[in-house]
Amino acid sequence: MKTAYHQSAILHATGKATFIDDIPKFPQELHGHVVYSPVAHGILKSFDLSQALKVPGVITILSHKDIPGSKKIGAVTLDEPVLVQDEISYIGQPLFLIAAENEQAALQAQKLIKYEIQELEPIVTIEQSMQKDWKLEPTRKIERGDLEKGFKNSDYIIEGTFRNGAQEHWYLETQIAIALPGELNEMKILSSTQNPTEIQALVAEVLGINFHEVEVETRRLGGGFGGKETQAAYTAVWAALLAWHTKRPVRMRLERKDDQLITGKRHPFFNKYKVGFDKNGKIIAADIELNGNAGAFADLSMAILERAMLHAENAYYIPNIRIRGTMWRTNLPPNTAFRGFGGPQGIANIENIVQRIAHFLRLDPAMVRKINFYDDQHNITPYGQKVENNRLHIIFDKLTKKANYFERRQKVIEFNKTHKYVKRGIALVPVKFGISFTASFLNQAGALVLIYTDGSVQVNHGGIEMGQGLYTKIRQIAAAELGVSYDKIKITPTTTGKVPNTPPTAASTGSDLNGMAVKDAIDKLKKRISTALADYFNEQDPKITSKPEDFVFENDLIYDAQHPERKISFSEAAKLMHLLRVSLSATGYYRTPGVYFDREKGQGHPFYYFAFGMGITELELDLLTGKVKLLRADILHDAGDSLNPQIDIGQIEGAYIQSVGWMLMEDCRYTEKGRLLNDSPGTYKMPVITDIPPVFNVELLQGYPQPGTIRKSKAIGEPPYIHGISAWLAVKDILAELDDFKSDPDLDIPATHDKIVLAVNKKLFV
Ligand code: MTE
Ligand code: QUE
Ligand code: MOS
Repeated sequence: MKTAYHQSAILHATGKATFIDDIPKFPQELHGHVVYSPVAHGILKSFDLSQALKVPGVITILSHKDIPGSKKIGAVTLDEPVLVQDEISYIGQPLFLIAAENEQAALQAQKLIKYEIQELEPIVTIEQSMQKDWKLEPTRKIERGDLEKGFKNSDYIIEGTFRNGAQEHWYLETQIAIALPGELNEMKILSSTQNPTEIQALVAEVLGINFHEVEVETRRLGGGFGGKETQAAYTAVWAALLAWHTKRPVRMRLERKDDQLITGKRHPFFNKYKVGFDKNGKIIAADIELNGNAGAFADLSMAILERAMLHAENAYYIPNIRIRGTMWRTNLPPNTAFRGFGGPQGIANIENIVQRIAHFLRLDPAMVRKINFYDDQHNITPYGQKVENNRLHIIFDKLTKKANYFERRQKVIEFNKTHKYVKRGIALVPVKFGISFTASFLNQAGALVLIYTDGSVQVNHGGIEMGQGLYTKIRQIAAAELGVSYDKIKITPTTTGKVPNTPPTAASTGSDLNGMAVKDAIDKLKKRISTALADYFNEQDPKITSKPEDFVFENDLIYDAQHPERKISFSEAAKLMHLLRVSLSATGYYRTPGVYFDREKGQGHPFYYFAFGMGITELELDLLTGKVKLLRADILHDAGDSLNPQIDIGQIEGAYIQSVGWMLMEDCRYTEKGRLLNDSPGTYKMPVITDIPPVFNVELLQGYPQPGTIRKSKAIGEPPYIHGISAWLAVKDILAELDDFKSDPDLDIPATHDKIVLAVNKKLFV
């Protein structure tokens, strides 16, 4: 298949790509504004909007009393009040909505809204929630083998706890929606969402109208990363409510500070573990307890916990294992999907454990990893799915050789012997990431393909372009399947009006699902066209018989492979089909075969396949300041037969550095009162261009097509996020070495400069 530049690359670079806020003001358009709670826990006792409503330019102010339909929204269960009625559950929870002619009027009105809140003690941390036994849902479990026997048969046992922090999505485009009221009940929403179907449903439910009266359209997102999977619904539902009451278009955009404060983040986890292993570092038993901070409402927390549990063993075969997982409620904004969807949390935990085992035994951590990898004999996961097409060993061999890992590790050891204050570390991390939504019903997709009589083609599918290159890949797929040039294909903005009942673009399944659905539609069209063409040619010259199945679509031509003189250009064929009255539009549909998961039993086949990869990071650490400098990263990643190698390498690079941010820099700090302290880029430290390692070798594994997927490709969006864990592991390596591996360094995620300095201090002076 021909590859292509990201179709919006030039538009992005020149600022010409249209994001929602680039759409010029609609006639009569109003400015939407949310007034949110300044306290994390309390009761809204009373409020008075009368003074605020008098501000010139203010058209309406809405409270919970003004919701015509459902007063609650939510992704899985409707548990979140659209606007606070009595109990307040987090800072940022919406209280009132203002529609005004302009922003100044809205801000002035906000100041004049009078309300009384009775403050209550908030629960902020997982530990506080545990003390109150404030579980979101009962603890879940996945287990296999016999733990007790496993520990008895182990040479050594170690125990510990491990934490990771939150992560802010920091998509460049903040949450935004425009609501456009139409005739009667019609409501059109332009939304920066990963899930237009969910927005459609929630808007309809909140307004008390039918789904068919709501259309949601999304051309592109200025980044989503999971943060617009469920939480794009807020601005959309608010804009819709204001538009409903004013009968005017309403634009609702969050300011950066509000976006950072109001919206949920990657879930912090607090994990406990006990692991038994033999003298070679082979793991015999592991008892793992994962605890996530869900925030105030369910959002996708249970699905995220499930994915964390299904990745709690990462690439390692552990014969006796118990994984228990609980999501704990707190008075923080509901935490939500973020690239990896719990997978990174589960994997970071086991990678910390394996690193500890290696340090304890004074072995090369990469080798301890290797001997625990799934292999041909040991290939069943704790949840009963067989690991097929395992690429771990081949990737390990290729990458360690290419990156010269073993020699460089020796050099690092030598370097550290001769340097007192500046140390180096190198670490490797494997990736085994399950592809499919673990909620099996979500693994389906639709498409609509229209051929016009000039031979140009419109393709609509349910997937969302958020920068990851989905539209480009779908366009390539459509061009290849129809055998026409790339320029003939136009991907139209995604809308619920063309493809209904779509899943979110998430779980890295965008191209797998929508690519297959588009192919299905194209297969139908090709069959129709071939049949009509065979009849047409056979009628013209009955001496030769063309069979529909012999027609080939390639190079903008359609021809009979048995009688190549019977050929017609694609555009002529389109015209001919119209004259012959053959329908030139078709819907397509796909559902992933064979996926299921029994939550009660903790067993099943939740993933269609696994994506594999391995990453190595070498870095330098200044012990006196805690400053980390990445020196080199080497990544070998399995994308099957890549649909677009440039885009896939870009995805790997981006995921790696985004993950390094979570590992080493990004630190969401909350007060005891549940307020996020660092709600701006000035106080929330993220990776920037100078943090990219100067030597950054990213390669795709060549020659391993994936059976049963669209053009033998593999999903790429989330799996490479795992590579960044190698940076954290390299820091941990350095710290462990400081006292010759006598104690486990006190290091959690994120390993920010301050935490590193404290850990160094503990190692050297306590
Ligand atoms: N890449 C860019 N540039 N922007 C994004 O928002 N989101 C990531 C990943 N890569 C994201 C991205 C996440 S969280 C997912 S699930 C996938 O893209 C979704 O797209 P896909 O299924 O088409 O890979
Ligand atoms: C990965 C994901 C998602 C997931 C499971 C994964 C995801 C998502 C859901 C989900 C689960 C239950 C629901 C629902 C959504 O599950 O993004 O509406 O009822 O939304 O393994 O990325
Ligand atoms: Mo991605 S976290 O599944 O949107």
